[in-house]
Amino acid sequence: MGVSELYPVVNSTRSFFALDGMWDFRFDPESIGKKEGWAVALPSPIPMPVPASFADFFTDAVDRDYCGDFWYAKDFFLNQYEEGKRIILRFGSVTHRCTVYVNGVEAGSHEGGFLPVVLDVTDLVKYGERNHIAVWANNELSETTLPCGTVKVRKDGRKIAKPYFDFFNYSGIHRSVHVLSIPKESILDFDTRYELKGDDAVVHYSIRTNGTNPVTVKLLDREGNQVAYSEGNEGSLFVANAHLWKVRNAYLYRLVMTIHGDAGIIDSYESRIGIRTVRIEGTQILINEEPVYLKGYGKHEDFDILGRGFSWAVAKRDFECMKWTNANCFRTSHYPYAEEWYQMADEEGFLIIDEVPAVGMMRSTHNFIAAGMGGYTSFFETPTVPQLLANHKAQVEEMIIRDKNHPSVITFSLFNEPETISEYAYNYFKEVFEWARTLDPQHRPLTGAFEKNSKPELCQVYPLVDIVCMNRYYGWYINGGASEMDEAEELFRDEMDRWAAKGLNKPFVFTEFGTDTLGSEHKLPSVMWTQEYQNEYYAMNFRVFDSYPFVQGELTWNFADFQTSEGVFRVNGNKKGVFTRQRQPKDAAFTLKKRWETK
Ligand code: GCB
Repeated sequence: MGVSELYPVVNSTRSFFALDGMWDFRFDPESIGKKEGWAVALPSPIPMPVPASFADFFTDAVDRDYCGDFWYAKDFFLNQYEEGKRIILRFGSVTHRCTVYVNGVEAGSHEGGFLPVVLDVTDLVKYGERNHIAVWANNELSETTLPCGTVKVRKDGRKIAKPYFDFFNYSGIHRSVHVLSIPKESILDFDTRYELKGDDAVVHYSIRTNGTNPVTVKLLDREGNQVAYSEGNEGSLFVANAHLWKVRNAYLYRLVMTIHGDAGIIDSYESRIGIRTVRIEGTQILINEEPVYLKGYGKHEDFDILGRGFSWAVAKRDFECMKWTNANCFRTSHYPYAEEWYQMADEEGFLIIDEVPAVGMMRSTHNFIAAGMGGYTSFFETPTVPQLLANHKAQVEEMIIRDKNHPSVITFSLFNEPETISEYAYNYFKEVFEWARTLDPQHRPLTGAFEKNSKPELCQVYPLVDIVCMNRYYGWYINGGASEMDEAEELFRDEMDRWAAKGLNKPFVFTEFGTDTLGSEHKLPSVMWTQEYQNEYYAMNFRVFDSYPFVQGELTWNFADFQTSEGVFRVNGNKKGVFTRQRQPKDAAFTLKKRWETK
């Protein structure tokens, strides 16, 4: 990692400004922009808001569903007094890949649409003048990209994205863009690890700088009082009577790291940290040595008009809805979310299963349905797999570097519903898991979400995970309907009995279960798609979960209705939300609220 991934802060040594707002934009269906100098001047642009997906602003389908190259551009002014600093350009994400130009010169490229693009542009900027940023981006999917999919090229040459996954291929600059000015000698990265000793705690830290000047570290409590101090790039802070970061009862300390020079402070970086441990013991998930049962949701970054663009307002509403149902956890299905989600979870004491965008690793446009019905779709035997694996490992690394210091993150999920029954799959994931285990200083447990084909008798990959996350739809894709609910339950119990017989001695967490439900539909007796059916389905699932003590969590699918590609299985999107897309409760929300009050 050449350039620091640290989230922007302002203090006496660092500053930043956001470039959110209207940018220039245009599609480049023939991929001519690079040759024709669009990096210098974008011809005939239209205004486009950032952060946001471009799709849902348009009123015609060709633009909404655009697949291919597209460009963003914006000018910014850099003051004279920034000269001598390091200037960093930071995009929270650009989906799915980009090359960034500053004043017409290429500054760097990035693959993957859900993690930051951080570029040192010091040598490219002009001070006391306007500077021009141009971004070439592309949203095509393939079997070597994360997430996986393909592109259909129509006879007229127009491209259409064909995801192997069940969410709309929203694209654009989805998160804030920041221009940072930081000292030339600076703090590049840090990490912490915690040890509890009775009422006290030890914070082990390590700090990476790009210089040799000495570093000091202060730990401040919530009120700003110094509770511990240390010197050196590596060391330990002893915290007497530590306030632990607890589930839904967070306490955040401030870690202040400073580089000192002869003439005073060279650089300083402050981050909030939560003292807590995470560990698996047998079938239990222990936070601060106390067992926790995960209650909550698989989510998406998805909202009307914004698409996948980050909005503090939507995130705030989502946390309020989750808290109202007494949830304590969510999974960032199926990709790492904007960093602000993790900051809010740190504050609110929420637990996060942090997922890399490894979704669609089964060859079928509706793999999750094909697989749910027992169809086998191979994936890991193809010659392009080394390229996929390299991308997968790179994104695991970037995710762990970005998110490793959030107390809310208790586990990293390294896949969602891939093919897992071949030896090829085992060899592939063995490498991914071994790699991830070298990257996390807190050695958190690792996991991945398994679909129905990953049966106890066939799945090769479950030995690699510390928590077995299961996505199961008995009573929806399998034996759906009120008259077959009893059979669905029987089949579900049969599978659970077979897992139990394996005696894995690992926690199981249900990371998906749910029914498509229309807020408008009621029927007695129930039929699929009604509010009554969603409630009955949950009641059956809960009976099953409660019968197996190794089940240590339930995250319903999904928190809210969300946009998908169109098709016969989707009514303008996936309607498995417990809340509507506008974040109003369906009947099931009241059921969950009641259950989770005491669970
Ligand atoms: C799954 C997938 C998820 C889908 C869900 C569904 O198994 O992991 O992305 O949205 O099923 O609703 O079918």
